[in-house]
Amino acid sequence: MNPMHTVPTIDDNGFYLWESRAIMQYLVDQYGKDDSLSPTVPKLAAIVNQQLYFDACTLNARLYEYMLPIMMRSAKPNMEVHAKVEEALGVFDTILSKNKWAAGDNLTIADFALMSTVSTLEAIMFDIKKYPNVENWLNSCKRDVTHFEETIQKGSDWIHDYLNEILRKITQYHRTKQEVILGNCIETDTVVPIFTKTTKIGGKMNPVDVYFFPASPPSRAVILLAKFLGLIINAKVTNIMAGEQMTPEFLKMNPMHTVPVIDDNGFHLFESRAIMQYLVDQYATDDSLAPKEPKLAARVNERLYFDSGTLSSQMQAYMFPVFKGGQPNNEAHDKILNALQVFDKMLENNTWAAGDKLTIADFSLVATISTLEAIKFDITIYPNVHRWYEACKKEMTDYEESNQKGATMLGGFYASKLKN
Ligand SMILES: N[C@@H](CCC(=O)N[C@@H](CS)C(=O)NCC(=O)O)C(=O)O
Repeated sequence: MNPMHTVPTIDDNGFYLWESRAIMQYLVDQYGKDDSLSPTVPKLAAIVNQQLYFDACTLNARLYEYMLPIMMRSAKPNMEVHAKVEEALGVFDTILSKNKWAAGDNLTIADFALMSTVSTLEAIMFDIKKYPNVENWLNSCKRDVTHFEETIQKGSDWIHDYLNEILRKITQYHRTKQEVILGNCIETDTVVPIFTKTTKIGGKMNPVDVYFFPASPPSRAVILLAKFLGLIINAKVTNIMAGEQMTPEFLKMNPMHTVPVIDDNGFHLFESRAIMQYLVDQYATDDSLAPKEPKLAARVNERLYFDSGTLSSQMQAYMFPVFKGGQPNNEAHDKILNALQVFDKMLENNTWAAGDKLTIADFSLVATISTLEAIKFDITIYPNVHRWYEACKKEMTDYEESNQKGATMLGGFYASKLKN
């Protein structure tokens, strides 16, 4: 049913699906009485997706990074990761300063994903009171969401007790200096932009501003897709190595200070996969790259979350220590090999990542796979991944310029930082 062997997984009369956020989307699409929990209007859907990916890639990812080593290995709490969780809670507080719910005026599936994360953070003693908008929002969830107590709260309480028990057993628990980790990708100021500051790219739609950095995998996914769609975009290089993502103007568009970000005539959106879905919903001539039919959409989402939550997040965990002057993370190395095997299995009976058609999941995954190759993972030993990768290179418009150059740049930077 699920080669990633994770819960939750659903079996809807033989239709198997994993990845919690893809499952929620599917349940609403297939069984919801209307689309209010997962809107179909492109801009509303985009914000819901942005918040879902903010949870998957940042808030929940950091919660796991903090909590799992304690739970699995009785490790001491890592205060560096603790500070990263607090930074993400601060970003969520900013997001909620404009909205009652995570994605606007209405409760959506983004709230369900985030309430599970935040109530767990509360249960493991993060001080939610420091984030007044988050606190108000969590109280609304507790008050207004049916069965909150017996579903979300009970699970969080269980984690609270389990973790407390372990913490009691850890005798030497030192609080190290708290350090906010900024700048996820690279941290020097050598940069060789591939695009000029503003590049017009083919097509005849209204220009969308795309803030991106050529070496950044999620940026490359968005640029590749924009070219494939033939959109006119203003491609604006944002040099994250020189801190250009930390200016007040940029932070107004994206409090998470990451690239890519788009500005579509005042509509700001971050999270590459939410951006790709939006570009297709808003500007593509048909929905083949991001299908609307519930089961097809669910499979695309499952693959997107597999990339964001597993493959690319393990890749980050593997590379970032090197960017910060350390050694590659061995545990992440093994997890990447495992994820590559899972991806190979997924492609066994499929031409493309989510079936027999090219979709946004392929754009997301190819940015990751090409980066893995650039940092010397041997892709050729996974026959289905290898075949798929070659097909992506052929099928995707301007592949070399939009993706390969940036991947090679990142690979070169990584090699220069590796200690012999
Ligand atoms: N999940 C996000 C990840 C974005 C991300 O981490 N971008 C990195 C570059 S690869 C970045 O902008 N880092 C700069 C920073 O964190 O300040 C997405 O898919 O858009």
